[in-house]
Order: sequence, then structure tokens, then C-alpha cells
Amino acid sequence: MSAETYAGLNALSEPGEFTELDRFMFESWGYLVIPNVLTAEEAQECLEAATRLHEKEGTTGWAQVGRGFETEPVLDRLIDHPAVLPKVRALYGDRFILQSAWCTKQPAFGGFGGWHQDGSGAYDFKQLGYPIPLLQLRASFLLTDQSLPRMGNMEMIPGSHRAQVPLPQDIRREKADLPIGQVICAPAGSVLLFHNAVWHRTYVHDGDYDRYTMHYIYSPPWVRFSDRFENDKDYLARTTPVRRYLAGEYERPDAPFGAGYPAAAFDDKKDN
Ligand SMILES: O=C(O)CCC(=O)C(=O)O
Repeated sequence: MSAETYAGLNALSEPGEFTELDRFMFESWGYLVIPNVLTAEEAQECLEAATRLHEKEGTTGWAQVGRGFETEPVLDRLIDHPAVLPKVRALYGDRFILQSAWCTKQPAFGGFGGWHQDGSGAYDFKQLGYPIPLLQLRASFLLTDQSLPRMGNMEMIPGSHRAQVPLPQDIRREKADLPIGQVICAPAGSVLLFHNAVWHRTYVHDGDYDRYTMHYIYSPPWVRFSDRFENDKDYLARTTPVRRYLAGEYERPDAPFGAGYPAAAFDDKKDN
């Protein structure tokens, strides 16, 4: 897909390396759109896996199912996808974990979601200081076509991760539009990579089919998992060293002296 396919301003990136321009766009807007991460066939396989996950759980309406990577190999493969992982590493360094993986369904003819920033209901990230730090970096793999608005897209407010004032209550209450909302338009197989503090919502979906998106959330290693209480032991035994590392099952080398984390498992091992 070429940049011309997208109308208007877009924080368009490319698979792989996190370029200086990527960094500037990410700092400025809080997100990047990466087309052509999955082929049409790969996106279709993942869509089938996502559908199975929700069928197994018997979900209805807007719903999210966690830890699907444990049972669906095609979703496991996305955890360290080479189109995305270099960007995550460029933002975090080599010590981070997969905090959660949520498969979300926006049902056929689903309405608008509520505006929100990502974080923890138990402890508002705003309490940590300004600007809100990067603690949940989300890579959202679009598994259905979202090339046009009203296809269950994500809508983002560019730069809002740096806003020092909250989104007005009436806009949140009424799930209202605002002039600076950007509906992310991209085909299946694209990835939206975004900062937890960017205000966003699920856009309306006019289609007669369910929309699925696979979200992978990366965090510093001391953040607690949110889609699982603990890792499945069988999964850990059969997955790859890199994914096992990202599962965050370290012994507690930080206790009591804060040293001795295991070496990162990435192929091009950097200094650890
Ligand atoms: O998949 C979606 O529609 C949006 C998910 C979302 O905004 C969230 O989980 O924070």
C-alpha cells in the first residue's frame, strides 16, 4: 500500500526499523500506522483464530478475550513480529514484557465506544506525573478491512498524550465527535502502534459482520499482567525463547539488590 491510498494527514510508517521520522511522529502524535505488516492470507488466518477465540468464550456485543496467543499459534507469532518489534525495542530498550494481549470484537452494526486513555483503573497513570509515561505501548493488528471510516476503526486524538487538561466531560458522556479526532483508515494486516496516554475510542461499525482487532500491549518488566494472573506452563515450555522472555517470567533478580536480570533473548543480543 502506498501513502497515496490514505487521504489527509497520517503518521504513516513502514514495517521494521524505527526511523528518526517514526520517532518524531510518535513523539508528536503518540501513534504510528504501519501498513503491510501481514499479508492478506496471514490476516485471514488471524481473523479465523480471533473468531474461534470469541466463539469459544461465547462473547456477545463489544468484547475482548485475553491470552489467545496461548492456544492460537498464528496469534502467538504476532508477539514478536519483525515489522513491529524493532519499534517497540527502540522505544523501550530490551527489557519489556507482553503485559496483555486482547482480541477485541466490535460486533456487526456496533456503535461508538467511549473515549479513554489506556491505563490502570486501580491507579490512574496521571498520578505518575506529566507527561504521562509510556507504560502500555499497544500494537493493534487490524484483522478486518478498515480502509474507510465507519468500519469499526480506531479513532485517535493526535498529540493528546501530552494534553494537560482532560477531554471535556460532555464529549465523553455523549461519545461525541470532536474536530481533531482522526479515524484510522487502513486495510486488514496493518498495525496501529500507540502510546497509552493518547485519547482514543472505537469508531462506529456499519458492516453486517463482526470486526476483530488483535492488541498486543508491551510494558516495562515490573508492570503486572492484565490478561492473566500467571503464564500457562505448557505454553512457556513450547514457545520460543524470545516469547518466553517477553512472557516476563523472570526470577526476582531485582530483589533485594536490583541487579542481575537475565540477558535479553533477542537474536542480535545488545549489551544487557
Ligand atoms: O479494539 C477496539 O475497538 C478498541 C480497544 C480499545 O480502545 C481498548 O481496549 O483500549
